[in-house]
Amino acid sequence: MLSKKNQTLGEFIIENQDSFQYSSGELSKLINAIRLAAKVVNHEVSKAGLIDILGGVGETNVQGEDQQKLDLFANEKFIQTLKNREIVCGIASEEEDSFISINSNDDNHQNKYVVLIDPLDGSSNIDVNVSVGTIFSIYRRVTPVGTPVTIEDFLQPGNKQVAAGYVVYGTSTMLVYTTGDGVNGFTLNPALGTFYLSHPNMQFPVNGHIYSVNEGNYVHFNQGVKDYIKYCQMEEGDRPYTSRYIGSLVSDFHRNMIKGGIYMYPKSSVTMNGKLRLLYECNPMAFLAEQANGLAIGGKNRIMDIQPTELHQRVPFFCGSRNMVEKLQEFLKKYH
Ligand code: P6P
Repeated sequence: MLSKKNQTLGEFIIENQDSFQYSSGELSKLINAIRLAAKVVNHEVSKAGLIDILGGVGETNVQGEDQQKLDLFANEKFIQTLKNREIVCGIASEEEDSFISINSNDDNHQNKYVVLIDPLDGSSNIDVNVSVGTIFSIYRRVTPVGTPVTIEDFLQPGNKQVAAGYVVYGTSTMLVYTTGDGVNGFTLNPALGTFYLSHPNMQFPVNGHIYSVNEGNYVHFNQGVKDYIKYCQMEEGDRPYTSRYIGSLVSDFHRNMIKGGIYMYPKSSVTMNGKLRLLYECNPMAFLAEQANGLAIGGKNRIMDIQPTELHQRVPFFCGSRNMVEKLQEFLKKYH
């Protein structure tokens, strides 16, 4: 990837469009559509604390607009933006029971991409002013162009993704994405409404020292995960590691990618398949992780090799710096 300091996202997309093996300009338009929706959602999320003043959910706000839950608002904005640009032929979202086939006219059937999104991950954190995020995953359709999309277009393994990324609405708003040639981070200048390349070629530090897991579930984890957590806490060599858990996947992942670390959402006796969704949370984050010299596993297997069976299926998820994920695998293998 070509990158220059202070390049805008738009300039970056144009400069690197030819390096994308599927480039026909549609993917660039798709990333641009996500950029636009991210700015609209960011504006609304930044006002979240004012909801009571502006009007609570289900009421009308001072502008007389119906106040929506922010995750439904984000869902609507991303779907609307993608539909309007007539770039994709199908969308799946955490907020939608089934996938949406975009076939308002025959032209749309010519579009060859499907997008899967978690429009506002961690939205329960909004009430406590903790950062949240949007996660997206992009595939080429597998059914013939010109026909309506089917579930087969969405149930593809993560290793078929052509692009993936997230928006983190934090102390600053960032768009971080990959098209299979490294990971680049762009920070929004809210005064100008422009994303600037602030984190070129993002890479997980190989040796991480931060572990992120909800230790409140410790008693429900399997023995391999328990042993790994105790390993992180032991006073030996470069340990004990630091424990950091924001409760927002995008934020924990982003911090670990910059500082080094591992994020874990294991299965447990309470959540038999874990909590995170394979298609629009784990696969896109796994694509980013591997492109940033990290690893992402569901246990013994690579996340991106899992063949999906359901749109909203959950999987155990372990992702981050290579040394930490490989050490975890040693503990998991002891018990399998
Ligand atoms: P818990 C948010 O709901 C989310 O999907 C992720 O963003 C986050 O990492 C995880 O769930 C938090 O779950 O059970 O620890 O509160």
